[in-house]
Amino acid sequence: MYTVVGDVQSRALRVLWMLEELGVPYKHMAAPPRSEDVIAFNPAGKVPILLVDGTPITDSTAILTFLSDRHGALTFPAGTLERARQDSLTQFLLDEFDAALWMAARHSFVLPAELRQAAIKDSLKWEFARSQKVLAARMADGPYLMGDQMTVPDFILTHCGAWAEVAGFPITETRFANYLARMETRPALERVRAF
Ligand SMILES: N[C@@H](CCC(=O)N[C@@H](CS)C(=O)NCC(=O)O)C(=O)O
Repeated sequence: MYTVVGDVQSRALRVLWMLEELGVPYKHMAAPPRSEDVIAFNPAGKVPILLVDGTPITDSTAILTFLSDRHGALTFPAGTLERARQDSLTQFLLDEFDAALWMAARHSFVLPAELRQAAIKDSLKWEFARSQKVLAARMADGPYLMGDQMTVPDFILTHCGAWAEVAGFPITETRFANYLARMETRPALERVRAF
């Protein structure tokens, strides 16, 4: 049995959404980061955590990869060239999208107020716009990032796109905007957004 620890406003959304797409049963513990319930499973206090029969797995990408491999869906098989491309896209999104948004969050509300450097957000937005050009060049024709198969990086990219809009990071590439509009209509994601 799976239990997802983390509120839906966090990266836990990626994991909840994948479980809904897979159609496997799970429980949800909507604990906020750094709460006692979270620290009991992850000393870093970070979410999401996936409990697999009580054993914790941390980090959303590790969890998505575990679930997709275990259920043989939403991924290309390990050891294939398609999987190498999939993992490369995942890494690109973590480096250029997730990291920029997380850095902006740290300097908005995560770090102690006296350590925040608000000016960093302008350079992060500039980098984010530049990375979207690279993304647009790497995107397949759709409907998904890699073409006609939905894979792990779709969960990360869609989540980062919604996060960008909330954080005031403009979506500057039309291909990316169209992709996000399409992905947001997925019934599994709509179910999770309603939590
Ligand atoms: N690389 C991790 C990052 C996890 C993370 O930073 N989660 C945020 C919420 S989305 C958090 O728990 N922050 C609390 C903190 O950093 O203290 C992942 O992808 O799961």
